[in-house]
Amino acid sequence: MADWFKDSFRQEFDKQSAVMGRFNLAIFGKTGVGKSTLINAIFGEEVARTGIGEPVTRGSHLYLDKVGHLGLIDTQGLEIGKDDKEIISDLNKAVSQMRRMELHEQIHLAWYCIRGMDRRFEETEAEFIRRLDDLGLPVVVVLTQVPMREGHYHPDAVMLAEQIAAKRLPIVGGRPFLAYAKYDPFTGQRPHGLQEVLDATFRVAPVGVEGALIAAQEIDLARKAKEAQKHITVAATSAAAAAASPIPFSDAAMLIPIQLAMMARISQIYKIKFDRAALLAVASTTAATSAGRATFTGLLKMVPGAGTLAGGMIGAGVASSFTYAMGQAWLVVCQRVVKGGFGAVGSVIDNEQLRDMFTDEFRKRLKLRRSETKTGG
Ligand SMILES: Nc1nc2c(ncn2[C@@H]2O[C@H](COP(=O)(O)OP(=O)(O)OP(=O)(O)O)[C@@H](O)[C@H]2O)c(=O)[nH]1
Ligand SMILES: [Mg+2]
Repeated sequence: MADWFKDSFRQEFDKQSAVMGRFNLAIFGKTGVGKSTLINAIFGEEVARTGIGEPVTRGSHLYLDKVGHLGLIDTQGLEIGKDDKEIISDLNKAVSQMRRMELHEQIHLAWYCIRGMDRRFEETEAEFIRRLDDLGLPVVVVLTQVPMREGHYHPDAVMLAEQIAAKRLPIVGGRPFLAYAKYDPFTGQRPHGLQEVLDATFRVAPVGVEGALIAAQEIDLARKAKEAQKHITVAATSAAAAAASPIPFSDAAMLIPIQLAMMARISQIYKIKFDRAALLAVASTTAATSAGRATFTGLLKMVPGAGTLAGGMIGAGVASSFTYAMGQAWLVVCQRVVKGGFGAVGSVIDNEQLRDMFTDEFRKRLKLRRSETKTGG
């Protein structure tokens, strides 16, 4: 891979990563209720604890695990229902220290988990939740491991939910969310309620960390696609601005940083790590192999109006269509990757298949875009 490509892509990748920041979620609940299972179901297997993270403040029993754009705050060595005072005191310290830091270093909200079939909710748990609210943390309460049959929740869990709702606690939506996080092959029970937990989380997450949350979660692909479209539009607009006064064809390389930033952002929305994203990008665009920048301009030549312009000028329309089509084609590649296309991480990518896919989509989108602009739609 040509160095210029890897270096420029790295630069844009890191920039995008910094802008996206981190969504920090604190998770509480008695041991064994299914906290880790719920986290894994929504944020992916990779989050399963490998190390023990780092204490959020010195001497704290709260540990922060950073996994990509997710920060997970968990108690260690302390137990809910037994050591609540210490946990709250640690949290208090952490939250007040973090207030002075930037948004991405703060704790943004808490999930409080209760096993749905436990049949009782203790006053100490209610008190714990009120303390979280006092600290300014929105609290999403989840009843975990709730069986469901023919569209109905287990009545015991429903009763528990009613009981909790009746306490009028300061919780998101005023009541718990009922969920089941992992398929059980013995009972045949399938997961449910995960999207609702996530939606509630999006409702109360600060606007500035929404991008990180979209990237971190793995169940809502529609949200990912929408976010990717947003960034394609942003890039297409920037490209148009860069060529507002037409640029010579030979200067088309000035559009590259805009496109690399877009591709880097989309990769991260789909949790594709740098090395893999770089390989895929090179294979898709054939950029950076030997001819270097020329391949980008090679793609550019496919843009109607630009091919005949070699030696001529590129205007806002061509620059924007080019970038738009590139974004759409890259999005399709990323979507295929998360669906497990192109084999497992680390496996050899079928370059030809990838390139065909990218190029097909690129051409298709160019055509669509052109007809859109023609009809003004
Ligand atoms: N089938 C199924 N099993 C679950 C579900 N939630 C939890 N479990 C099982 O219950 C056990 C405990 O779940 P964990 O997610 O480890 O619980 P935890 O709250 O993280 O426990 P600690 O880390 O010890 O506090 C595990 O064996 C899980 O596989 C679920 O929704 N479905
Ligand atoms: Mg756990």
